[in-house]
This record gives sequence, C-alpha cells and structure tokens, in this order.
Amino acid sequence: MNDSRANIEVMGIINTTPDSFSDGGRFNQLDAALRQAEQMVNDGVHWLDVGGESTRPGSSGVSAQEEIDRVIPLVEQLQSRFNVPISVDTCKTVVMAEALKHNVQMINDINALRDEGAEALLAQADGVKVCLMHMQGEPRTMQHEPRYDDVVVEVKQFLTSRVRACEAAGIQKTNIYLDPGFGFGKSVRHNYQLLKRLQAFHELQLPLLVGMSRKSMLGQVTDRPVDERLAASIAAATIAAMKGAQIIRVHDVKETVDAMKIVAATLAGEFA
Ligand code: 7PJ
Repeated sequence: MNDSRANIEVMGIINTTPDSFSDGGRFNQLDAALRQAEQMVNDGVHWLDVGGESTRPGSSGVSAQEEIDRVIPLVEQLQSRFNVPISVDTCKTVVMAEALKHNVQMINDINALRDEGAEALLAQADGVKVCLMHMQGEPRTMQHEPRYDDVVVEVKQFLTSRVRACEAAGIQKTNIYLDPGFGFGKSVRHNYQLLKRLQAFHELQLPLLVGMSRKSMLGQVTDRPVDERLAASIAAATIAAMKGAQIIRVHDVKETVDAMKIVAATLAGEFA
C-alpha cells in the first residue's frame, strides 16, 4: 500500500471506572483493564485512552485522589507491557501533573484545560499532545436543553478561543488536537449538524479527534441499546474519517481499525 495514504489513528477507550455488575476491587479492575488493552494492542490500536472519572450525562465526578488511584497504576502497567502511546482523560490539573510525571503522550481534557493551572502545566510538558474538547455546561447538567444559534459556529468559536489561550500560556500549537465534543451538551440534532459539517473545523488548521462510539446520538437514530451500537459506531467513525478526522476514539478497536483502513485507502493523501 502506498505511503501517501491518509493517516487515521484509532484510540481505544480503557475503562477504569468500577462497573455496577462487579465489586471486584482494585486488582480485578486493573487486571480487566490490562486484558482489554492487550486485545486492543493486538487489534492494531494507535493510542490507549485511560480515564478515571465517568463523564456520562448526569454523573457528578470523583475526587482527584480517586482518579489518580484508578489511572496511575494502570498507566504504569500499560507502559511496562506495551509500546503504544497513552492518553489520560482528565479535567483536573493535579491528575494531569501525575500523568505527566509518568511521561504519558497526551492529555485528553473534555474541559479544554480550563482547570486552574492546567495551561501552565502543559506549557512545561515538552512534546506532550493535548486534546481540547468543547462542552456546553458540565456533565451533571449538560443534557438539560442544550441551546445554540448555530452549533458549528459556536463550537468553532469556543475552540478558537481555547487555542488562543493555550498558545498565550506557552503551549505549542503543533501539540494541540481539537474535538467538537459529541454528546457533551448537544441534542441529537446538534450532534448530527456537527458531524455533517465536521470539515468546517479544518479552518482552525489543527488535527481533529472525535468520539462517537456507542453514544446516545447513535442509539436515538437506530433505536438500539448501548451494547448493540457497533454498526452505527463504525458508520459514524467512517463519516468522521472521510471528513478528515485524524484520531477516532472508540470502544471497538478491531472493527474500527479495519474500517479506517478502507477510509485511508479511499482518501490516499487527500488530507496529508
Ligand atoms: C469523549 C472523551 C469525546 C474526547 C468521553 C464516552 C464519554 N474525550 N471522553 N472526546 N467522550 N476527547 O466515551 O461515552 O467525545 S467520555
């Protein structure tokens, strides 16, 4: 296959939040996450995204210490076993600081580095990537009647202003990824407007990271429960990649990697 093909990367979501069906304790959680990661690595994942806080609509968050206790031991284990870059999904500056001490390759922040001290911290982290995501409101309340005049324009304005603030704080623009934040303070209609017009974000001249895997925007159209949204997730990933998204954040790595190979073969060099 020729080398000029579009380079689309798949980010696998590693779940560390205790699920309601088991009370297995820390070791079992860590062990389950490692087995999940191993499968993803075998399936060709490009990034592993590790988060210790549930940001699902309605959730109210955990303490920084709890997040650190969930995330950092897993980061250490992943680094000792696999040679895949690690992203840490967190909004908290203290959690970011711990992650950076462990040399992770990306901070993925659904709050776009708006926590006190986060921009300054990342400005000191040479070569570490940062994903700035748009969210209207906060997870606990964000799905209560989200409102926009034009969702694409407003999300773009927000991301533009966050990029400016991050650059002013000393973060290299070349380290920034942008994410419109599917499902974060958006109605179904808003989500599909963002997906349909995703190419509008190329105006900001930064790579895009997107996450739609298994989200309710897929369930609401297909009328499928969360464990039956694989086909819809692949369709959404394919559309985003065809519109030039660089990193696709997913649960189902094997299937998405295959789909992205087809997109890359089709696009061959278009966004290179
Ligand atoms: C996203 C995320 C997303 C980025 C979550 C879930 C909710 N990080 N973290 N983008 N979603 N950058 O996966 O359903 O869309 S948590």
